Amino acid sequence: MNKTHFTKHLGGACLSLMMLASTSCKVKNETKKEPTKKPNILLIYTDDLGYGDVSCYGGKVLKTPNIDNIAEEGIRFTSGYCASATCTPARYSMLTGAYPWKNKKAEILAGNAPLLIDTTWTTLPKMLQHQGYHTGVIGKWHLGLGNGSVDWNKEVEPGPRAVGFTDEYIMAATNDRVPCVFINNGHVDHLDPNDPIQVDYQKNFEGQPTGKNNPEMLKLRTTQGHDQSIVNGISRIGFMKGGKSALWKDENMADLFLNKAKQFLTNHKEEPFFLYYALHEPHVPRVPHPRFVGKSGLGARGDAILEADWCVGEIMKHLKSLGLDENTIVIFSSDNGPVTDDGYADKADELLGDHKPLGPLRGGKYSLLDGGTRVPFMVRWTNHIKPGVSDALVTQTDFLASFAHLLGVKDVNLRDSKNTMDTFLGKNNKGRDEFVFEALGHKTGLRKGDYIFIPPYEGGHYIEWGVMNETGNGKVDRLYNIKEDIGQAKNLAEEKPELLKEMKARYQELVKGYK
Ligand code: NG6
Ligand code: CA
Repeated sequence: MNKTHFTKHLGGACLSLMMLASTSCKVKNETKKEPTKKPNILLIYTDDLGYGDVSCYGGKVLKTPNIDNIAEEGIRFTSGYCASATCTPARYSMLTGAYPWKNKKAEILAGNAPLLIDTTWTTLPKMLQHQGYHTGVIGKWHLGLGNGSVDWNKEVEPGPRAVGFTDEYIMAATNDRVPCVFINNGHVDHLDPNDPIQVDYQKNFEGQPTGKNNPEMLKLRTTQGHDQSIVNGISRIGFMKGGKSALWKDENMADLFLNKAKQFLTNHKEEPFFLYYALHEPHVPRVPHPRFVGKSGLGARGDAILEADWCVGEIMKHLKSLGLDENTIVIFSSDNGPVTDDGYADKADELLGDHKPLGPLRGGKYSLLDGGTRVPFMVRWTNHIKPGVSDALVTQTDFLASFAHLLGVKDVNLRDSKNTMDTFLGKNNKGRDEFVFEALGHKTGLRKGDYIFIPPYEGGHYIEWGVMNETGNGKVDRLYNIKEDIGQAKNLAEEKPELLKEMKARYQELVKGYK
């Protein structure tokens, strides 16, 4: 980027976004000032994408040029965190600003679980909506829908629209959970009223095949669980019946979400918008479109990542074609760390070769170790952010406070969210001081400065359903210097008793009443 151009844009007032007169900042001598414009926000969020899955984080085998581009044109954070090592709590925290371990219900939800977010709370989308933003969620939701007994044949609510989204086009939970349909502003898309949908997580519907009883019907075998209702030749978690015309085809899901996301940008190009584009890749079942099959050489997991990378490129192209590039903040991240075998026999481990989904980190999805919650994390804002790399501690929990600050919103309950907007915009390298991260089962640990403290936890060393991710459980206190020892190889607890005491005391203070 042209340096003078950049400096001009960084000039104090231009970034004090109370006065977002982007046009008048651009041409200093211009007399006619355009009305102030709030920046659009495009949040691109992947599912189970690891720190090492993105080539700009050092991966050499799998190339993700489009995701890398966002980093090249923005700031790549090397210590960016989601709040939890699983999806629901991480997304809950990102949208509410609350620590997920403060809410016992914030855990991997079934597809028929009730809405998790309190509808009286000011969430990130609700705060933005109050600021005149058109807010949309497209893709994976997994934060519950309804009040506990959803009738999928009627309006499905409360859901995203009750917590601040103006528009929704979502899958209820995950691509491995029923119901395998999309919900378009409260209504199952393409549902034939003569073929109603029924969903149950306890018992099957009479006469319906399952992965367990009818493995001959499967195009993808399972390794753990996922042996209930069969949709598109793949058995899922949970039972469903009916809704044939509404059932998804996994192969087309990426194109569908992408087209919906592009349409959203086109429709709302004149207003400030917030689009939460929640891709389903590379979560299981990994069934990319045939044009990506075999392209990575790493099997379905790698192919699914290439598909996601392509989608990122397409949405960015579209953003630019609409002339929205300069006034849109683009964020890219993931909801938790990576996993290879997560329940389907897609050879994710066998075909990994030299690719390292975790990069240099230890742990992975579900884990208390850093690879559970330290994820790809980048922020791009053309002509406002000086491209670079930052090792500041930043988290998705802080989007609420940071965007509230950017827009000058004061009267919001920020919960655990901290304003780190200046770090997101590259104006400083401070980030936040400390963060209590979470792993499966509401287990927690503390990152503070360059150190990580993990208390003892009972339970196995590896995730119980057989995948090779380390849980991070252990019998003793753990203390790591994450800057010098990114792979958490050396427990410094005995070597640094004073620091251990300090970290432990601070951790206990922060989680008091919740443990
Ligand atoms: C686990 C599933 C896993 C995945 C995960 C949720 C089994 C054996 N494993 O229970 O496949 O669906 O839940 O993933 O059923 S997440 O990214 O949405 O948190
Ligand atoms: Ca996930």
